[in-house]
Amino acid sequence: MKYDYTAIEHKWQDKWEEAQAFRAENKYDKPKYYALVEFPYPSGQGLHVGHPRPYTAMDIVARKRRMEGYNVLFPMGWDAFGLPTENYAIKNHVHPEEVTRQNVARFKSQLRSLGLSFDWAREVNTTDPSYYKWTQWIFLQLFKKGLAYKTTMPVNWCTSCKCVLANEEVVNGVCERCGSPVIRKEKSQWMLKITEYAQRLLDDLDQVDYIERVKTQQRNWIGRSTGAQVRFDTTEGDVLEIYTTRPDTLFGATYMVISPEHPYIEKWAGKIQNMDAVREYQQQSARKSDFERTELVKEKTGVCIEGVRGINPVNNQEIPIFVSDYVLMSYGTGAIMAVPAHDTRDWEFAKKFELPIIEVVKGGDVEKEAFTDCETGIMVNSGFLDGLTVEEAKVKIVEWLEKEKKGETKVNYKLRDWVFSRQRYWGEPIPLVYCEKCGWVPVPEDQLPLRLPEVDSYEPTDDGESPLAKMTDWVNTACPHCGAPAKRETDTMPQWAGSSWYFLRYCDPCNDKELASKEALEYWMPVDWYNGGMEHTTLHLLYSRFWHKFLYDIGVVPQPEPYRKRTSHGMILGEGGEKMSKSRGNVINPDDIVRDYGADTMRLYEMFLGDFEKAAPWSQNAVKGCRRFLERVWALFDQVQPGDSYTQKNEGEMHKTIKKVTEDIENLKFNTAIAALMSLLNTFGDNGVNQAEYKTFILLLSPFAPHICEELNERMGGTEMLVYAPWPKYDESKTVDDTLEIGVQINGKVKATVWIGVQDTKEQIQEKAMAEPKVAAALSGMQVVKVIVIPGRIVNIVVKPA
Ligand code: ANZ
Ligand code: ZN
Repeated sequence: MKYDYTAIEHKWQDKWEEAQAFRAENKYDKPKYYALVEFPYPSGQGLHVGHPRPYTAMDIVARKRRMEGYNVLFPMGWDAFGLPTENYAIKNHVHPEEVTRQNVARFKSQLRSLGLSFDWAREVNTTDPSYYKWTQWIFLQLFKKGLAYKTTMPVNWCTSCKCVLANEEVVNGVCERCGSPVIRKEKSQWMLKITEYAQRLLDDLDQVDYIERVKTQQRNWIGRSTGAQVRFDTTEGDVLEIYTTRPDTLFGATYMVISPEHPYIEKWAGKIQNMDAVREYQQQSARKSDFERTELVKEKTGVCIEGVRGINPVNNQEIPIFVSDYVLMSYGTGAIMAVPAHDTRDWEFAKKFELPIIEVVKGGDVEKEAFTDCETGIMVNSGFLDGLTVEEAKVKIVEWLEKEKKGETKVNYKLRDWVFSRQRYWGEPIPLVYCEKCGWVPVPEDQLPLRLPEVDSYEPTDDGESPLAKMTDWVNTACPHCGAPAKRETDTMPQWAGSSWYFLRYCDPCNDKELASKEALEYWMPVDWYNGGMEHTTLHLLYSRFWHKFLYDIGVVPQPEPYRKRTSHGMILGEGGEKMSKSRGNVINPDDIVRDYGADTMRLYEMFLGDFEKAAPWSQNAVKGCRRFLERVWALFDQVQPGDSYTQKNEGEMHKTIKKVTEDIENLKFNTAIAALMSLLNTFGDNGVNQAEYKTFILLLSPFAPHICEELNERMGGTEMLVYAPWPKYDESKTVDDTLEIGVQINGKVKATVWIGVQDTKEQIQEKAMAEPKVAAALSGMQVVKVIVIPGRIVNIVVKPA
């Protein structure tokens, strides 16, 4: 019979759906398993071949868990707010809701065609008012606890999207989405205080099972450092506070630098003699991104402030103050003491502006171009610190600063608060009202969701306000507190909002009283295994941990961490190893592969194409190879012999393969699991195969290629679906070979190999080695001096002429 993959795949997709085979049960006494993949943004392009890689991997895990007897939650949904949809809506004059509906329908049918075992009864959509009601509710709880605040700050402004971007959305100085230049602009923004959770987000990484590179990236992003805050007097009387990780180098501070956004510039405006030059410089740096400003290779720029000088607290020396954009307002205090002898950027700056360089740690080679910061060494030119090690000096100087009330120890984090507003339409409305008398007042919770109003145009205004600002009917409202006329907030939430808690909603997706019931959360949470892209490590993954910790603090969720385990997949590249992109013309459409080769081949191939954790290029030839494998599996059906236990010939390899596939799936080694199945198939070709063996083979293959396996099982007379068939077991003792082949050397040269039993004694091994015909021939006429037997490895026979 022909392998009619299209008919087989449609048949089983329908059967699974009919039987609701993948429904997670609300049976809270069964052991549970929550497997999660990142829900996609339903873009207009449809599914990319990159999407099915993590989906199939976790589908394999989910299917295996069902076979192991777990109540499995493997859900899917849509992260559907966002700019591309909105931009498409603007261009084509359709409502973004309609665009979203179409895109979701397409994605869903594509996912269905791949035989992914999602529980569609729990589908969520972040743009659904019954969903964003709870996103808004969480925001209000953050607001009530003082973790949401509004502030004017320099923000990244995309000149083309006319929209504020988070730092993470600015890549190499341009907008991540549209590639246009990004400038800095002062704007009033809603912010979330993720920094308040910095230490806990760092500490609790020790409690979770994340792959190491994810933990490292989060640690670096949080960027904890310990140093000192030091107060420098100035000739103006104002105290200028700086942050340093090297207070030990204070005697080497020969000048100071403040950021172009530092408020003291305005404060001192009347005293600064070259204010025009300073203003000009401020404007120049406003046009640069943080990345451009701090890039090491860029030549340093700056302006010396004329009229105000700083005073080094350790020696009361007056030193110049510069404005330079290599100092960022958003880190520490926005001001530094510069120690050119021991800091690369300060050194480059001092060289350019011909400023004094004083070495204060011996070991730091000042004149060398290839300069390295020197963390070890002995203090010199440093008064009361002379002769101490760097570590000792750090302690002593901080004691001194504290005694003199000039400074104290300080822990700093690179992590910034989260810019939480966008001036766009297609996002969750921020449920706050501004009243002249009462200030910002929350929309009462019983009035949530606060729905997006119908508008005619989704274009942001030219001054960068949201299109909602033009909807005066919607904007003008009454203060929920005092009833006076008041205005709604017109900013909407960023795309990261809805994805910060969606995994909670899957636990209880239809609840309209709470975001999910206590019972459901107690049972399903935490997520047991979450796989997603490395690119989400510092944004989504950190944001959602933050929200989850907050919800834990206010008693909404029962555990402090949302994800027990986190893994990450590599990207799929084009045939040549380059990134797949429309412009390169190397994009593979998953629909074509499913049509021409079948979903099972597609799944198998995506799991076979290389180490799951690494990037791998697409290969159409290898797709064909996977297809041939499935055809051979199909054809072998006709050769299956009767038999309800493994034959002696195949038994060892059966147990070994079960063990290998079982373990490889847990370790993300899908490719080697498939290789083991391929080699078992070859063994069947050589040794023959009986029903028991073929059945086990199909069970092992079923998470990878579920449709063909269901069909073969049915043809074998199986009446139950494989979905809940028990996962094959192996006998550890039968996975070890009882014989093995070792080399036999004569005077160190390999002459032959012999088969020995693993239990053989040294004497038995020696006997077998000497009896081997080639060895025996070589030994004739020789006198054996010594025989060295290394069990399991080698036999060496030392001889001399008799
Ligand atoms: C003096 C010094 C001497 C420094 C030395 C370093 C080495 P990390 O470790 O990344 O936290 N710094 C402080 N605030 C800054 C800002 N807003 N923009 C740019 N640079 C800033 O970096 C802390 C160090 O970066 C601080 O310690 C300060 O330079 C600089 F041998 O102070 B240091
Ligand atoms: Zn009011």
